[in-house]
Amino acid sequence: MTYGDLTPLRDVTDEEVKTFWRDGVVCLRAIMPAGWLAMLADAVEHYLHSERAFSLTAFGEETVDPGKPRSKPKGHFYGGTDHWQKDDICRRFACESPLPAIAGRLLRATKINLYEDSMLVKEPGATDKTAFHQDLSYFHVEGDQLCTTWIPLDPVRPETGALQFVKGSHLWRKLYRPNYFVSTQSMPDTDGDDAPDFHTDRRNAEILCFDTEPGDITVHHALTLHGADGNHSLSARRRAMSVRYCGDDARYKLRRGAPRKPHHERIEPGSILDHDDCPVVWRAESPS
Ligand SMILES: O=C(O)CCC(=O)C(=O)O
Repeated sequence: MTYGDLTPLRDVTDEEVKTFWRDGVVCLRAIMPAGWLAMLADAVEHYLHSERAFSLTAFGEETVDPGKPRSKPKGHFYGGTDHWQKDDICRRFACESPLPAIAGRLLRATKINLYEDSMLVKEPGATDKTAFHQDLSYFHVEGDQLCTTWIPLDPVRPETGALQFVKGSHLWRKLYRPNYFVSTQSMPDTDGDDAPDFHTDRRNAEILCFDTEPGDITVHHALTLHGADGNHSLSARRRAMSVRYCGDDARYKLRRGAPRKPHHERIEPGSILDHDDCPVVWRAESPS
């Protein structure tokens, strides 16, 4: 299968690097080549038609908030992690696409490790909100050079589930408890305060939200609080993939109560991430 042009469309600018560190998020316009988006679209359909497809909508209703009155969503929010370990296209997307170099440039890193990927599909009528959270609450890692790239495959607007970011919240240097993503309920036995719910109270915060087209991506810092509305369209899909990366200063740190992957049982807290399950996917070219 050939997917068309895979070459990077452009570099990240100095202004975009500054914006990332100032606001905790940056929207990079027209940066992902169509070939990589076509590959990702195939991987998404493959996942959605597989036995692995996991409905966060059903999970929320049945497991997290059973019995809580909810308006019945007409579509499902599908989500899963670590597709790169099971699907060759997802592995190529996370490891060989322009994303690792984009993360390296934004994080001002000399090397980049892949932390994980997440498929995040809000089908038409999937009215589940994504609860406000910080990615670092789920990462068994500490450091500052940590980011999530979010790659949409459809035009995305606030009413179809565009991400909403609390501007500058990465600078608060405060880590909240992880929640169940489709519920504001914090996970048990986790440390810190509950994440504030900016869906119900904006608290005078400045919320950044970007209308995006395929080819645009957003990249946010792992401490940036963010969430999203549901997809209220009954015809437009909101297919997206997040790929999460770490730079030089990242070290393993086990966080009590946060979901663990099998390799987390074997890691040494304080050690660098270079590991088959967290591979180095990019290194800066050394000056010749
Ligand atoms: O796609 C969504 O609704 C949420 C994405 C997100 O929170 C993330 O990838 O960190």
